[in-house]
Amino acid sequence: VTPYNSYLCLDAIYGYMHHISMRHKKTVTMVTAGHSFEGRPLKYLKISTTNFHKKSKNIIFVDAAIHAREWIAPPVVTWIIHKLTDDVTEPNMLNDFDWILMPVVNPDGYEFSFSEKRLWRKTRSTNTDPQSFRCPGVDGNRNFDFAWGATGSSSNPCSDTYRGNRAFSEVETRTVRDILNTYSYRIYMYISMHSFGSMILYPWGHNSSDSKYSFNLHLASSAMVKAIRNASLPHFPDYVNGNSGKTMFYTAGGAADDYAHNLGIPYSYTFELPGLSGGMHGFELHPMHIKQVCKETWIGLVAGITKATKLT
Ligand code: 0X9
Ligand code: ZN
Repeated sequence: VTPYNSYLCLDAIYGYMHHISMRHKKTVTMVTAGHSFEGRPLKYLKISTTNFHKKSKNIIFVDAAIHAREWIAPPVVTWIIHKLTDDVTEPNMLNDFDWILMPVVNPDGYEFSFSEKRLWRKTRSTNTDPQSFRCPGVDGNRNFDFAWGATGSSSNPCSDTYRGNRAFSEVETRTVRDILNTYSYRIYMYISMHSFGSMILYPWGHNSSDSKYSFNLHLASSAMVKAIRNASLPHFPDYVNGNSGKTMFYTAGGAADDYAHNLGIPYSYTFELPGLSGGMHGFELHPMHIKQVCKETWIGLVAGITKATKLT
């Protein structure tokens, strides 16, 4: 069991994943999909009560921390792991789906946000652009090959929304791409965990147009919002759900959610988890709230999946 009263460094998160995969050998497999720019392993868990490769079940894929500073996101994913292994209170979530859970997409940035700059967002790569040596890092959520280079991203390596010198320049985004591409035909829902703002966003986000799945995307996310509201603390902000271009004050090309949706994954969401104090401090959600956010997000996820399965 990992503690939920403090934010954990990468080693502690990977240690927990290893521990779970050892204790639940029949259902849990740890995968090292590659290595980050700085050489850290890129790890995720596959959870399946049957054989994952039997290909019989739909997959729920949840990732987090493509943005380094959004520290509330990894514990939400380890909590999902907990709810599918050590504390199964919703057995149909475990039995009806296969799961792919990747708590830290961007380990270099994540570690850098612990050791050097708390508000670091990007990866830590350098490229052939000489500027990138002065200003390393690419915004992973602008680096996917869908509407890459469109609005909301920058060509300047020193920008926090630098899109990279080409789509999928980053090994970290290629790793997520490969999971999405490999399993797209049976990924039922993809959720990218971010913070902050208490929003559940769905495509399209590169512009504000509606996806042909908008109706279902909206209904399932409304079920999430409602369930989270019922489980939330009084002083926590209410979630809002909607098209990401319309719900936020900007559109952005090259993001993971749009890429996944364009592959045909019907339920693709970006969660902006809560941040309480606003401004830049929103990323620094007090550790005393970690457990609450984990619990309510799981409840929302269960409600959303349940609703989605009734729609299709
Ligand atoms: O801008 C982002 O990448 C996400 N917000 S954050 O504050 N965590 O950086 C929102 C992404 C929403 N999806 C698309 N625009 N496609
Ligand atoms: Zn983010």
